[in-house]
Amino acid sequence: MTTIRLTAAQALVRWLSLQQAEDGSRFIEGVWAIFGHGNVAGLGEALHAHRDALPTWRGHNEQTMAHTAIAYAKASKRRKAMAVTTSIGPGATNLVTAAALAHVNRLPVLFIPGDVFASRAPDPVLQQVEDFGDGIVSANDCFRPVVRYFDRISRPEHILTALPRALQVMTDPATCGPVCLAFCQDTQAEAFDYPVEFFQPRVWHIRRPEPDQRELEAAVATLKAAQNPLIVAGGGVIYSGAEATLRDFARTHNIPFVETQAGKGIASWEDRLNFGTPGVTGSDCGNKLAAEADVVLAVGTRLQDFTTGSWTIFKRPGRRILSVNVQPHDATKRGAQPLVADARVALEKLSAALGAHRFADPDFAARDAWFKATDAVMAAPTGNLLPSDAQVVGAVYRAATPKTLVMGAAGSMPGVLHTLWRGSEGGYHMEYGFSCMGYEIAGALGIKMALPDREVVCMVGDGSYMMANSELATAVMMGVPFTVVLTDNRGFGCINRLQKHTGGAPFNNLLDDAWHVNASRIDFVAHAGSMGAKVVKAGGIAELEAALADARGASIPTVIVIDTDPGPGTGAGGSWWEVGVPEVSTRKEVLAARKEHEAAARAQRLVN
Ligand SMILES: Cc1ncc(C[n+]2csc(CCOP(=O)(O)OP(=O)(O)O)c2C)c(N)n1
Ligand SMILES: [Mg+2]
Repeated sequence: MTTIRLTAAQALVRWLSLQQAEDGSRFIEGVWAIFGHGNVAGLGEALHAHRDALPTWRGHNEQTMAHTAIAYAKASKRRKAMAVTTSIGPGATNLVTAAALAHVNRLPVLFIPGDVFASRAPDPVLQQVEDFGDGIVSANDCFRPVVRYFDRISRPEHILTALPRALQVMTDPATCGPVCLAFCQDTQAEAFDYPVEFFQPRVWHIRRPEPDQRELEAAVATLKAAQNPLIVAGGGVIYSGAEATLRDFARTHNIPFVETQAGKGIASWEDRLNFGTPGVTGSDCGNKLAAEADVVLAVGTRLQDFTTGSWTIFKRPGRRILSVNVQPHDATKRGAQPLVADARVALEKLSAALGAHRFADPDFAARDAWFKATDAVMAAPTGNLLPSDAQVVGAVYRAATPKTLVMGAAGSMPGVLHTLWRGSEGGYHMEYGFSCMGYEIAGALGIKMALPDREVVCMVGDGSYMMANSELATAVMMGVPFTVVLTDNRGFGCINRLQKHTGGAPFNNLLDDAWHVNASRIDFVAHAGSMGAKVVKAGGIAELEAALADARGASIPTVIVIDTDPGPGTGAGGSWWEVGVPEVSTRKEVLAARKEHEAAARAQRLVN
């Protein structure tokens, strides 16, 4: 056997650089790194040596570097991913939130935090947490519940088994998610005679599981017996590459569809069978179909509470949920009838079995009425009133081109955009599995790296911007342009509205309602400018539209700051959403909200 003597870190980097996506490009496009104790000497040396084969980029915060990597994977439909390496201790635990985000959203990312010495010779080392009762626990054990594969590399030969397992998990459509390879600092630097054949280039194909025959026959029977089916299309459709298949399926059989947060953008808003969105941030026409559907054909969706209106929107007695999903956990949720398979394969087989069967026309008049109503909601305000979030979204829509891709994660924008955004195919990217504040700017960077031809518009509130913004400076350094629309309503607007809606007093959300000695005076224009971005303050909706057009073609990020009104919600659509309203309170508003809550909860269908 021919061998090559390398350190474990050198072998890991060399192996990663040779793994290919289906299109022949690197599967791991590059490595985000913040060096420190536990990775600079070992992995840092290896990354430098291989910098032409596998690029390394430096971010400003481990969590947001990981957000960039995750957004890149999502925008690449899980066909490609990135790695993130950190020091031990705080660098590693800074990644844990991002790991949870990737876990919830089923997105691949490779975490390589440094770990304590396998030898234990210098213990306790800087940043070692020390467990009194467990000798093998390190800070990296925090990753265990939020990654799909965890391993600790404490001998150089461990990577021979750990790396293929890591890539297997990241490229398996059913188990896809984050992987953590905690890499002991001394092991990184240890040499080993690796078999040369370990470093053969390898292409990682994404599997397309076929349905089980019995499940398929049962699914066909359910669909054939349906009167008013509705398709709920989720992110799994996109990860399967089944967007066109779903649109054709809907057209061939005349079945309307709605798109979840992860599924939005499967079809253009102009597709006649696209009835918008379901649930809490649903369109009126979509929720009307949901209420009437006798068969809900859920394709590639986790059926999370926003999608189902906390299980209240699928109202019809006796209705069934037929769940097409590559992951059995999702396919069998809430007593759904499962069809475990790849979305594209399943839709093709269902279509073949349905033949020329067409269902009755959905209520196209309700769809037309919805777009008419939301035109008004998105129109510019008259007079000097501060714009609402919906009016800001209207401006972005009017200034958009077919290349525009809007993105976001937390605050008011995910709801407003899900309900109102009218986009092109592939023009929407929302991190709404974890809805993590601080994903936005870092995410926009990752999307633009994956999709350089798209015009990426990042919608971020002042709260989210304040939580994490420093990768803006990274995007400036890397020359990756996108447009940030920063809506400044002076605080946590959506949570303030939720607080009031549940009977609470306005408290601790808007900056003026939070304990203070001095009124907050954040200057967002100066802040973003100080990181090197182009900055514009838009005095209103017309100026916003002009600034959006001006930003097009820039070579660095542009931040457009606009003052908005924290008061209004979306102004259209929606359904009930369950939140824990107190049973006992001294506030009569809370008791009234509790009563409403109990009445609404009676409509929940918790078992099928
Ligand atoms: C990391 C994180 N912390 C807390 C929350 C809960 N949360 C959701 S939205 C929000 C406020 C967002 O404020 P802002 O970004 O200004 O959006 P706005 O609703 O004001 O437009 C909070 C605190 C969260 N989603 N993520
Ligand atoms: Mg805000």
